[in-house]
Amino acid sequence: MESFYITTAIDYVNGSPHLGHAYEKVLTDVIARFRRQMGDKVHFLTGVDEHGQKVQASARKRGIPPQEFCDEMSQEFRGLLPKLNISNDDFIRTTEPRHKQVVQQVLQQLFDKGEIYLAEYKGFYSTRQEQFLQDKDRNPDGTWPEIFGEVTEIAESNYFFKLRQYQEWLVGFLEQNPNFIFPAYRQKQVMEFLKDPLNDLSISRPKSRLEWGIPMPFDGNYVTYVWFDALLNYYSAVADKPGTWPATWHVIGKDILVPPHAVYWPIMLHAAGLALPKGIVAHGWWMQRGAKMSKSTGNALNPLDLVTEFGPDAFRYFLIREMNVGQDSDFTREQFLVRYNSELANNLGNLVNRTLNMTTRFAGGVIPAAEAGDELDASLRSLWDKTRDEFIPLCEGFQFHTALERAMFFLTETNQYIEKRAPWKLGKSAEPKDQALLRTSLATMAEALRLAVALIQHVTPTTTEKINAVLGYQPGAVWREELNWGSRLTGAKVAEALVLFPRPQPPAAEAAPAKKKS
Ligand code: ME8
Repeated sequence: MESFYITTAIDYVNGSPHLGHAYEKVLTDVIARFRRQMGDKVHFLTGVDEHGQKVQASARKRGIPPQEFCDEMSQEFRGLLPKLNISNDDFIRTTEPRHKQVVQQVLQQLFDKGEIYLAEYKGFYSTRQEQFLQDKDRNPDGTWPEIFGEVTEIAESNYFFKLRQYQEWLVGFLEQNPNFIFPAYRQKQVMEFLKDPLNDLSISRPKSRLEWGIPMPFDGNYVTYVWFDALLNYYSAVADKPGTWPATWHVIGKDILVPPHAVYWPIMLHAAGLALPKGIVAHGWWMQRGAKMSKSTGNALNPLDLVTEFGPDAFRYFLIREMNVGQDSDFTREQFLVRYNSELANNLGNLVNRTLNMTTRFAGGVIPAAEAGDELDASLRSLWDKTRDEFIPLCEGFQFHTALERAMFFLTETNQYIEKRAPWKLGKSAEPKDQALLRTSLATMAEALRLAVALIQHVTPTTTEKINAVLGYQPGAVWREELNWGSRLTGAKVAEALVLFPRPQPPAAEAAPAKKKS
């Protein structure tokens, strides 16, 4: 069994979770579930990033100690996971002893090897990004870009990690591993970044300025820089689980690829003598009205309300169907409703209703065996084989949006098959030929439905389960075998009805129109 270890970024707990956080969990979950179905031994980690200036500042604002603040906020992030049906195996908090211990061990080891040194630094510092800046970070007019927030000039002694000496090694590594970063064009951006010389990385913050961090093991006057601390979560969470490290994929957003994940992290691992992950998946941003959605975009619309309103599967389906992994997508309720109505309610929901209704009406609720069909049946079956054979490699290559499009096409064609076959007409005929065709069409629509929902079960696990239940079907253990067209449903007793994707309630304004002035 192949070991497959996948992680999400760990979220800052200085604000409530938003759509960007939810998407990353869902995308990673879809990959994790897919790999489990493919037979891998999956370990799926997610968690929260609790140290640093931002969290300390948010706790101060609330007037409570940072640990208390983190305990509360972490609950909110953890609570999101079951709501989204996330199948993580572990949840890490960077304030946990198991993490702190590993961070201190790695720091001590690097210090003993001479990879870390103390030096005076004078320069500009961005509190918002918690990083020292260089002249090349300035705007052409000399000002600092908005993303850095307030920039102050400081002079202080700090511990530095010898990043620069590994620059050549990293370039060579990326050249030898051209698929280290997905999508591939992002790897080119990293190579561009590495054309300029790297500076050594300041990995400490004096306690006088920042208390909320992991103490440096060799100097109690300093705490660890939050990125050095946070990146190590991927390793610390499995340090006591032999055979799990290295990670297969780190799933992150494009904003934290360069430099933290694509430069600091590989160099940290290499310097510490640890194996490198297979790669990094960098997804794009959810945008709203042209701006990146974040904690500060306000509460004009909280996309997580959609989970409450439409259930986790519709939400997961939308995120995965809508976004091409790596690119940005605009979030609107209108677009959500378009996909919900046309793809889930009218396409999938319709097939479920038709299958249950017609099996009940024409076959006493028991799925008949298929008999000899004609070219209509043959062409649906061959479309199925094609759909499945394309779907799996698409998922392996993170092209989930296209994979779902293919699955939807198969459902559309199945509904078309029903239109053309018109079982309601066959049901009126007493001809044995028509009766045989009727039985075949009932078996065919049920089997097509079973196959389609087996195919997309990593995206819509609850829906698949519900549909299997109303089809009176218990799937076998080997997913790949479940995808072969056959007669598994013959003789199954179906339920009479299942409401899966109810019509959305109209917005309050429409439901209760204002009275006209007389
Ligand atoms: O960066 N669309 O935490 P974070 C899509 N603690 N993804 C988004 C997004 C959006 N609008 N906004 C944020 C941190 N994300 C660090 C990570 S990992 C060792 C430390 C993604 O809470 C973002 O790209 O700011 C990142 O991958 C994740 O949410 C957490 O962001």
